[in-house]
Amino acid sequence: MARIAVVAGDGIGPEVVAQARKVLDAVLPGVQATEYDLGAARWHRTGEVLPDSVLAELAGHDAILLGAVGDPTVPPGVLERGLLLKLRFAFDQYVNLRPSRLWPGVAGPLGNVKPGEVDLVVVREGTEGLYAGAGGSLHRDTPAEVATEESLNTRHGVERVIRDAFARAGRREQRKVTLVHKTNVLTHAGSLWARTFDAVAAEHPDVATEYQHVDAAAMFLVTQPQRYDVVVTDNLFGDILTDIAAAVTGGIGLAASGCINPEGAYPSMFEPVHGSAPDIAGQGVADPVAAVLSAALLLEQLGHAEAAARVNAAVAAELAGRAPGVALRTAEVGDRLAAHAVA
Ligand code: GGG
Repeated sequence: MARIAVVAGDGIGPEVVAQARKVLDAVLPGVQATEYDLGAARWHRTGEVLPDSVLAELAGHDAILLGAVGDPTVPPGVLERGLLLKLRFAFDQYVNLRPSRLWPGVAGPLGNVKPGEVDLVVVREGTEGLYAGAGGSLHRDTPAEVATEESLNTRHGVERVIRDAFARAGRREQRKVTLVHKTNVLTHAGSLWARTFDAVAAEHPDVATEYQHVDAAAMFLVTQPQRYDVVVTDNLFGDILTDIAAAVTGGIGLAASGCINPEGAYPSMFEPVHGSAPDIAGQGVADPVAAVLSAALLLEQLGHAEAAARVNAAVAAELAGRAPGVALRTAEVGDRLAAHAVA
């Protein structure tokens, strides 16, 4: 039976993860879930973020379900780098998979796309780029202060994520991969990404390809989101573009993700794209759909395709039945999704 580590985290994380667990328990009875107390509360209590002993325990699970990380009472970066990115890096989760689709009953903000027309997946590189932590500062808090953040791009890291994107495209109907970068300005990393992309593309003559600069992709994701199938891009561009993709497909409350180690050497981690939303935490009004869809990605990754399909069908029914303007209650949505998934 699947062994899942649950890191609910901060803000709305515990509220939405509780609903994802309801749905997981409903479709996969007997799933073993172990909760880990990580996040702002632990840091305040103990000064610890992610001790090595806990990291070693997490490594023994089949997957991790994560809620949200970040709290205004903790200095920026302590939790984001020390917990979220540490997990992604320690478990070599180099594929940050972020699907976006326009579900039936959900309106795009511009009225320019219909349900069914948008079904894209961003394959965001998850362990390198500007998130690698290379950089530093000098003369802090003086007029001469200097700060650098360097983008780390290795041939190994770039090639493996591009290969994953082509493999995913080969299993999809449209079979198209768009590389997004900024090769005309970021010429060092851009050249590595473009040459690697072309080399991998040559091995996949059945997959159509295109290249876009990130600024153009940001615009077209809003105006013509239906033109995308699989998008492969670096860590920072992927983080930003997937918030745009979420906005045009019903909002960040519906956006799921998987931080995947495709080889299975380490557990993959599944988390809603949204953060901890401290402004609404504890009110029971957060939309749990992103967390529930992340649980569906977890089920798929662990080979429970039928259970994942039931969760996706429950979400489709929930979203199709949502009346505009009616305030949702987090736990009620979770109850409905769990009931529908086993009906
Ligand atoms: N649900 C995950 C979460 O809390 N994300 C907040 C965050 O800082 N995300 C940055 C990233 O995904 O790279």
